[in-house]
Amino acid sequence: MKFIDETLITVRSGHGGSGCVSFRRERFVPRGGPDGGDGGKGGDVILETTSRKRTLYHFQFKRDFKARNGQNGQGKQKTGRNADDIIIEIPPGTLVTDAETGKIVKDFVHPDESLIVAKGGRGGQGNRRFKSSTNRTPRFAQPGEPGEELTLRLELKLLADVGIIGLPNAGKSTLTRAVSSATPNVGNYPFTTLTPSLGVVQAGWGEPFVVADIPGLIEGAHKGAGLGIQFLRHIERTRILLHLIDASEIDPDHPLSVYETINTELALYNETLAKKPQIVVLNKLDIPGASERAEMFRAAAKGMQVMSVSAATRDGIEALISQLIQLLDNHS
Ligand SMILES: Nc1nc2c(ncn2[C@@H]2O[C@H](COP(=O)(O)OP(=O)(O)OP(=O)(O)O)[C@@H](O)[C@H]2O)c(=O)[nH]1
Ligand SMILES: [Mg+2]
Repeated sequence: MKFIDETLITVRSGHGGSGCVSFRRERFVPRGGPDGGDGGKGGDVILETTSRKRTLYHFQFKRDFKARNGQNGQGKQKTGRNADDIIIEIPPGTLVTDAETGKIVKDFVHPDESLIVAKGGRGGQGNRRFKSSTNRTPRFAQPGEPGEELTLRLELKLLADVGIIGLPNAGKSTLTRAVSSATPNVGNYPFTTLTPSLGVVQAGWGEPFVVADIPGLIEGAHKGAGLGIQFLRHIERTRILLHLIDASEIDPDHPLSVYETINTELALYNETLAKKPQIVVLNKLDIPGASERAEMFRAAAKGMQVMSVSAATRDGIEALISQLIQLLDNHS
């Protein structure tokens, strides 16, 4: 179980380009003055939060970031080109510290915050800048300022994007295992899960996201029955809820009863939680008779978006993941 995502990255800003030593050479002008241009500025390294990123997963593939150096100045007063800045995207909620000193660089909270973490060196001045009445032919120029290099620690308190709710035994932990790297315990009895756990879902495409597996909810949960209610606050900040239902247990006389029980508990606990976008997922479709009951549910749940899976056999899991990615994109 992992609630904190953490990684080290190294950043290096570009050196400034050096100033140039050069003298004008023209026909008929015997001793032209100094005309060495200034060096260009080295590139900055900038951290920027974006709501497109939800985890630090992308740093598994790239951890070193080097901005280019500024171009050296040239003759004929030509200034070297400034190097481009590098922008590193991080998810909101990332705490950045200097790995060596432990000092906080910045606690990035919201999307679209940015900070230059390594400043590119200034370009050196060309020799024409050093011309004076006492030295009309300066044979020196300034070197560029060096860039900075440092190692940063990025820590992200994982916030779940998708909260999985449902009765005890619906298969929430099994589903969490099927979609993510997390390995919560699974058991054929209610209240197997005693504390929430988070799993990062890494599909082959799209931005990874985080699911929260919480203990099952039961009727009366808002008054403290069962365990789930203490943990509902863990999913108050998720963007969508995945409402998981054991299809083999759907009551043919009242196909929606379990679904309604859970939603009533949610609403009694907290109106905003009840208003979160929900995707209904019917589970255990591999059990004989479950698909007939699933059909009854669909018929009763007119217009509602309902998906069917078997967390145990992984049937329908890929389709579910792409649906979740789409929903998250719509509710970011
Ligand atoms: N046949 C079948 N069994 C499943 C499926 N998904 C889960 N189960 C079984 O259902 C039982 C409960 O699964 P869990 O994943 O522990 O259920 P849960 O919702 O996390 O339960 P709590 O933590 O107690 O709330 C276990 O015996 C699982 O093996 C499925 O798709 N098909
Ligand atoms: Mg569980």
